[in-house]
Amino acid sequence: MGGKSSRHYGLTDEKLIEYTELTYLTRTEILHLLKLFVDIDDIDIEYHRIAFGEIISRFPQLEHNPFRSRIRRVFSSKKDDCFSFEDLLDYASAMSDRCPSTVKSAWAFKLYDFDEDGQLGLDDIVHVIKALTEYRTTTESRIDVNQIAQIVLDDMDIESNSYISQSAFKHGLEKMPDFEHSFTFKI
Ligand SMILES: [Ca+2]
Repeated sequence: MGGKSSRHYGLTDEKLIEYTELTYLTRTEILHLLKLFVDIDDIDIEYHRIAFGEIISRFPQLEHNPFRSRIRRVFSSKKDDCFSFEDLLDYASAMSDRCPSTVKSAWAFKLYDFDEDGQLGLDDIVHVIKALTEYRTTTESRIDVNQIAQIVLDDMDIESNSYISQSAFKHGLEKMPDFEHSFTFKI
C-alpha cells in the first residue's frame, strides 16, 4: 500500500479514527492499548487474538478484578478465551469514565448473568455476591449468601417473576454510588 497513510503497529490512520468514533476512548488511550496489545511486528491487528491470561499479564489491573472470568467470556467476541484488539477496545471503552451509565449497566447486566439466560435470577446474584465477597477477604466469615441474594432479588424483582429485569437493574445501580467507580479500567 504505502502512500501517505501512516500506520501504528499495523493499524491504519483510518481505522484509528474509526475506533475513536466507535468507542468512548481517546486516540491516546487507543494507541496505548495497542502498544501493550501488540507483541510482535507484522501481525494482522484485525485478526490477531491473545489468550486472556496473556491479556492479564499485560494489564495487571485486571488480575484482581473479581469478575475477570466473566470479562474473559463476555468480551471475547469468539468466546474462545482470547481477545482481539477490538475486544480489548470494547472492554476498555465500557470501563471508561466517559462511558454513560446506561451503557455500563447493560454490560454489567451481561457480566452478572452468569448462566447467560438473558435474565438475572437468584443463582446469578449468589455468584455476584460470592465474587464481591472474595474480593473483600476477611470481614464476617459466615454470611449466608443465599439469604442475602434472596433479599436483593426481592427488593429488585419489580415484575414479581423471580428475576431482575434490565430496567430494574439499571435503576438499582443508580442507587449505588460506588458502581461507576468500581466499573472502571484505568489505562
Ligand atoms: Ca441468568
